[in-house]
Amino acid sequence: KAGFSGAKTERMFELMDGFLKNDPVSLQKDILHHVEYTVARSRFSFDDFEAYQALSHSVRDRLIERWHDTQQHFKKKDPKRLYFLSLEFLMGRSLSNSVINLGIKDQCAEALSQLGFEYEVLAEQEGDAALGNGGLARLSACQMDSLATLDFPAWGYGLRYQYGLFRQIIIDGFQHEQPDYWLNFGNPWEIERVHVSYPVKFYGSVKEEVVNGKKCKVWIPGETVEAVAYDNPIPGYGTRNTINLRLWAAKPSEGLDIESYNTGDYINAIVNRQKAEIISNVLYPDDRSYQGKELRLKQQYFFVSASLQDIVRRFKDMHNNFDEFPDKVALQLNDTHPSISVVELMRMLLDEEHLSWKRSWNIVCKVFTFTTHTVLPEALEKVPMDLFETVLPRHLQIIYDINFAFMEELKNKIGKDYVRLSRMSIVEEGAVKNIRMANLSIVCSHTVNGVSRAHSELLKTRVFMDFYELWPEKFQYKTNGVTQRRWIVVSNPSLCALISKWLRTESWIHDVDLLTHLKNHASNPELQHEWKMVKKINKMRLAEYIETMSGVKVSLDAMFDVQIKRIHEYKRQFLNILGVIHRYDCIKNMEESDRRKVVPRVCIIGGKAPPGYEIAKKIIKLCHAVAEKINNDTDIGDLLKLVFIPDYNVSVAELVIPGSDLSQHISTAGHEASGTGSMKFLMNGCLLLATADGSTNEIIEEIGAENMFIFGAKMNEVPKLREKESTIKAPLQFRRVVRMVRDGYFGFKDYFKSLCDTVENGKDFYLLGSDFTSYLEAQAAADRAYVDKEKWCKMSVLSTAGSGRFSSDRTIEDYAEKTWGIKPCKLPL
Ligand code: CR1
Repeated sequence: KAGFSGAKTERMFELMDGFLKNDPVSLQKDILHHVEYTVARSRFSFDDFEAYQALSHSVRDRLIERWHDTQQHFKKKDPKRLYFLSLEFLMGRSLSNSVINLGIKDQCAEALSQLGFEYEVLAEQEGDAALGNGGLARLSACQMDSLATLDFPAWGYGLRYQYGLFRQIIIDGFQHEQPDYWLNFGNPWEIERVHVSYPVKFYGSVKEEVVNGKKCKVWIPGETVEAVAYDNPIPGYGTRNTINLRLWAAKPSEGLDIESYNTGDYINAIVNRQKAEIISNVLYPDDRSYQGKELRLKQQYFFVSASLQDIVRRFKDMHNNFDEFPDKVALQLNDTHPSISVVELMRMLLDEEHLSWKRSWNIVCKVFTFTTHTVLPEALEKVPMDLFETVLPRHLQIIYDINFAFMEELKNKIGKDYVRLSRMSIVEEGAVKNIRMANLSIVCSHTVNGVSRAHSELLKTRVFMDFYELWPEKFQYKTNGVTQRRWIVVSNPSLCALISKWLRTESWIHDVDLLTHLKNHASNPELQHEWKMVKKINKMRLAEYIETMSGVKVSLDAMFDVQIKRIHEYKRQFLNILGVIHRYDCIKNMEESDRRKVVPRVCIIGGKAPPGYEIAKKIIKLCHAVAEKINNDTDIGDLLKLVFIPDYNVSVAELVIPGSDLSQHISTAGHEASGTGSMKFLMNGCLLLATADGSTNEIIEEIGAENMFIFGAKMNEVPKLREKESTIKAPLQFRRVVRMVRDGYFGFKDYFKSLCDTVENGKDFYLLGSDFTSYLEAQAAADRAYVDKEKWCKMSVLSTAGSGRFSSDRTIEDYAEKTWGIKPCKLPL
C-alpha cells in the first residue's frame, strides 16, 4: 500500500484479498484459469505444452506481484541503483529457476500431479532463452540471480533478439547453423510494455544552434527507430525482492515518415518502416570479434540509448540536480559492447540538459565501471571511424573532444612520448582510422575490472599496461562466480537434498560458504554411499540422453569425462581429441591381460563453433570422425566411447554437469580470462582436469592441487615456449596421433590437413605438442584415482565443499562494495 492513498486505493484493497496463495489448491485454480482464459484451451483437454504455459503464467503472476512491490519499494527508498548494461544474457529456462527461487516447487509438483501432469515433464517443455554466446552471457545471467537474491537495487538492460544464438545441427559430423525461433510459441516470462518506448536516432548531421544565448550542437537524425521495453522479472531466492531485466525491441517509429506516405507510395513506405525491426533481429554469433559492422554498432547504440533515456527519466522523476546523478546511479559496462554509453551520456548532458562540458565530464567519470572479459589484445573491439561518422556523427565529435582532453592530460604527465600517446589514444591512426572501444571505456570509467586474479595480472602487465601505469587505482579484479541456485538446486536436486541433510540446513543456498562443512564428512562411509548414489542417478539420466541424441549406449561404470564449452583453438578441444586417439591406440595395441586394467571412459564433448571459424568446425568434424571409428570398433567395447553432444546450451549443461565425473578446462595458460564452467562442475562434485589458467589458479588454492589433475605449461612459461616452439620437436606420441589424422585413419584426409597444420611444422601456437605429455600424465593420474572409489569420492566431496568461493553471490557482494557503491534494499516481508 506504500505510496498510495485515497478512496480509490481503499476500494482496490477491498477488492483484492492479498497476495496470490501458494498452496497446491490455489495453484491448481490458477493453472486451470490460465488454461481456459490465457491459453484458451478447454480445462478438460490440454496437453503438456499447454499445461506448461498455464503453469508459467501462474508463476509469472506471482513474479509480477513481487516485481511491483520491489519497484515501489525502490522508488520509495530511492537508493543508489546499479544498471547492468550487457548486450548478452544467457538466461536458459525460467520456469525451473523461478519455482525454486519463489520456494514453490513442491507445491507446483503436487498441484500438477493431481491434475495428471508431471512437473519435470512440463519444465522440459520450455525452450532456452539463448540471448548470448558463452561465458560472458551466462555470467550476466548468474549475476542477475545474485543481485536479486542479495536484495540489491539493480536492473539489467539488454536487447530482445528475435533470434538468439543459432541452433547447432550436426549432419554427417559437420556443424550446420539454424535460426533459433525462440519466440514462436510465445514467451510467458516477459511483459511487453507498449507504453515504455523511446525514439533512438541514427545517421544525419550536426548543426550549431543558439539556445538561451548559448551555442549548442543539434543532431538532426536521418533515421529514428522506436525502442519498446520487454520486462523479464528476476526473482531472488529466499526474499520477495524481484528485479528487472529490461530488454529492448526495435519497432518502426510512428509518424515520422509522413513524406513517403504523401508521395503516394504507401506500400513501400510501410515496407521501409518495417526495416527498423532488423536492429533487434539477431544476436551476433561470434563470441570474440565483432569488428566494424554497421548493424552491430546500431545494435549497441540502440540498446544503450534506450536504456540511458529510461535511466535518466527515472532519475529526473525524483531529482532535479544532475550533480546528484552519481549518488543515485552506477552504470556497469559488461565488456566494451555497451561502451558507446559513455559518449551517449555525455551527449545527453551536453546537448539535451545543457550542462557544461566540465560538469558533464565530471558526472560521466563518476558513474561508469568497466569489466573486460578478454585476454587477447586483438579481441578488443574497434569501430572504423568513417562508420562511426555515418551512423553517429555527433558521438564522433564528442569522442574527439574526450580524446583531445585525455591526450592533453597525458602529455602533461608523461611528456611527448608519442609512441605511448598513440598507443593510448582512443583514436587509432593508420590507413583505416578506428575508435578503440576499450580505451574509451577505460578513460571514462572510474574502475576497470578483470574477471580473475590471473586475468587482472595480464591486464596490468600486458593488455592495458600503459593505462595501469597511469591510473593504478582504477584497476581491480573480481573473480567470476556462478549461482548455486541454478547450478546445484535446480539442476541437481538429489545433490541439493543430500547437502541439506548433511549440513542440517538449507541456508547454504544463500550462504554458500557453509558448504565447507561438508569437508568434515568427506570420508564418512555413509555420506560417501549417498554421494555415489546421487552421482549414479545423474549419470543414468545423462546416459539416457546420450543414447537418445547420438544412439551410443554407454556404460555407467565408465568414467564420464566431459568438455563442454564454445569451440576455440585456445580452449584446445583438439588436444582432448588427440588424447582420445592416443587412448584408443594404446588399447588397440594392448595385451588382453592389460586391457582388463583399463579404466573405461566415456569422453563427452559439446559446444558450438562460431559459424565463420573454419578450424573450430573442423574440430567438431574430427570429433565425429574419431567417434565413428572408436564406437564401432568391437575390439574396444565399453573401454572407450567418444560422443559429441549437439546443440550445447544452458539446459543441456544442467543435465550434463551433474552426471560427469571429470571435466576438462585445458586452455593454453594465459588465454582463458576466467572460465566459469569449471565452477559449475566443481559445485557438482566433478573433478577437474585443468591447466593453471584463469580462475583455475584460485580454484587450486581452495581445493588443493592434490584433489585435481593439473598439468601443462604455466602462464609465465608460455611466451618462452612459443619462442622455442619452431625449434623443438614435439613428443613422439603427439606426432604419432597427429599423423593418424593426417594420414586419413579417420577419413577426410584432405579436410583435416589444415587442422593438423595448426599444430605442426613450428606453428603450434597453442602449444598442444608441448603440453601433450603432461596432459597424458594427468589423464593417467585421473584413471588411477578413479579406481580407488573411496578416494575419488572424497575428492569429489572436497570439490563441492571448496566451491563456495566461486558463487556469484561473492562476486556481486564484492562489486557492490568496491566498484558500484550500492547497498541492499530489501522489501520487508
Ligand atoms: C571469457 O572467455 C570468462 C567469461 C566471463 C569470456 C571467459 O574466460 O569466464 O568471459 N569472454 O567473464 C567472453 O565470453 C565474449 O567474451
